[in-house]
Amino acid sequence: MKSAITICLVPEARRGPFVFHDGLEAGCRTAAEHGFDGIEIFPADANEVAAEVVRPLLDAHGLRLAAIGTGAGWVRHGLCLCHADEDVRLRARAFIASVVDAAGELGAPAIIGSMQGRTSGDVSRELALGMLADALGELGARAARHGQPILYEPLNRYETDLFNRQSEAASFVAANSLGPVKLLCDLFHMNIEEEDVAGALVACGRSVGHIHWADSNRRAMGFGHTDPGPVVAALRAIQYEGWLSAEVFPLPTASEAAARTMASLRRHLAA
Ligand code: LER
Ligand code: MN
Repeated sequence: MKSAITICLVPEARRGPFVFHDGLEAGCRTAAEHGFDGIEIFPADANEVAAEVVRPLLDAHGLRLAAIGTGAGWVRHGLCLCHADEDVRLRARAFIASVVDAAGELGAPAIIGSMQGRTSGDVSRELALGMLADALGELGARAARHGQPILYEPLNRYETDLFNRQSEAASFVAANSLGPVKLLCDLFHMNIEEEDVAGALVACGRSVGHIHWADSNRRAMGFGHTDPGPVVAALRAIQYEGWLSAEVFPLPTASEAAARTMASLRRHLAA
């Protein structure tokens, strides 16, 4: 398994669960200093993560790209995949598609988290899930052309009412034959929603495509009450070899969050 840490480039998400907020160059430098294998970027749009911008920084600091988030489409533009307005839905898909292409060029997948949206007065659950399946099918096929999966992230109940639990999302993906879609399992959301975090990971098996390595309170692992031992044992049991990426608040400071994350990974991956 490989270690990654988040870099947010969106000023509106300054208070969000991302460790570094001082630009790509500074984020890469600090990530490398702390010993991370890679970075995960939350950009304002695909232009910010063009290969000619990101590749030289990765190479200079000996890092790899773990994934790129698409949430700025929601945070900045109010776009989501099951919005009642078709024009908004199409713009949401176009936004994500551009990130899929930028990430794909860099050998990484894109993440669909808050861009999934939620049901509303005009959009029933049935309708919303149809829109989600259709979008994941199209965007997954696009990701597959780059040899990448697309990462679908179930969120906790305060952020979406589409899928809050991993196994329900895995069943939806299988029922709709969404082959290129893998699950992003965020341990913070799972701590809220799952009966048994490790058991849920085992149940999802090969569907697990990415991990957000966060403690129960969304601080760096070690600052809350999650026991990472059973989580790592579950990931080993399903032969997960992907990223453990710190999507956490920069508390008490970004540097301490990075150091605590790395300490937790070294301790539990070596065990
Ligand atoms: C995104 O990865 C996530 O976890 C959501 O809670 C959006 O912030
Ligand atoms: Mn997450």
